[in-house]
Amino acid sequence: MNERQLPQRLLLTGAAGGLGRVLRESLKPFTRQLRLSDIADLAPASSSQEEIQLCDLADKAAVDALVQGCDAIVHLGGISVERPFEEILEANIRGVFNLYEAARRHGVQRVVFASSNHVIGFYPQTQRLDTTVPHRPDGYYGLSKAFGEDLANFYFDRYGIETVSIRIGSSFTEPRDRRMLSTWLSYRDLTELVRRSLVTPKVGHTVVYGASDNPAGWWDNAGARHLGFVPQDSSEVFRAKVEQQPPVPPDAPAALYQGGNFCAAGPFETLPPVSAT
Ligand code: NAI
Ligand code: 15L
Repeated sequence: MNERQLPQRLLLTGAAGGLGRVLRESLKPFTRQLRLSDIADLAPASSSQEEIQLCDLADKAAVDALVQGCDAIVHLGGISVERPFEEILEANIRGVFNLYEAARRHGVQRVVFASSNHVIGFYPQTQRLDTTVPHRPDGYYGLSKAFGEDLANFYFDRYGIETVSIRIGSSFTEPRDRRMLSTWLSYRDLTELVRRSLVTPKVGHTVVYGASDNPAGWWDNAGARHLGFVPQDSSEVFRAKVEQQPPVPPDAPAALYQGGNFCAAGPFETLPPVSAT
């Protein structure tokens, strides 16, 4: 399969996070320089291949400086769980806008966006989804990822910046509960999906589900076949262990919806209580 040139300087945002720490190591063979960024402290550069640049994604000038000199971006940074809208607005919505504006200004041609299954979280677990179904976000977090996907689409149509939006399922060392038997993405498969997203010659704006080869999976990636991503791992090897957990009641969000418990988060009160009068 044809591959475009590897990035000369790859920016990894969210590098202090769970997946950031994984990709910090596993993406090293696929770039000359790796610029690592987060709002939180990062371990010092381990070699001259690494550059550390702390940055709040909500700070437009800082993000502009962060992106300068990079030719591709893997964007993991932001809030990764359901939180009050005001927090999501800054880190995820303003953050992804700042990132694409900086990409436009500095001529970055390729972005890999860590989207989430929570973009489609309110679909029932009984429905198989392809990559074209309308969004059905399950909270402010899912809405921010839907915004990120639409922003990626706009920056391709308007400015030709290509993005792969990976709707990551559940990427941990192993599935943590029954739902994750359907949504799990191994770190090895995550790395290969990110690599394919960087080197596939033409992606426009491609949406792909980030899941391993789970027989219990809900997602159809036929629309992203051009990425050539073939998952190697499967959640089935963990099934017996996961099924030792107490069963989930059939009417619980974790058993009904693809987004699981995220569908029951909130509301978040950020104003004083409404008075009784
Ligand atoms: P994480 O929460 O461990 O890492 C996110 C990182 O972003 C953190 O290190 C945090 O300090 C940083 N961050 C937060 N606000 C920031 C800001 N204003 N400026 C700069 N950095 C900021 O999350 P994880 O699990 O590593 O996920 C990485 C990405 O993948 C996230 O965007 C998440 O939404 C997405 N994702 C992850 C899934 C998973 O299963 N791990 C599933 C679906 C999506
Ligand atoms: C996500 O989007 C979260 O970032 C991650 O922490 C998991 O909760 C995952 O989805 C999931 O749905 O399991």
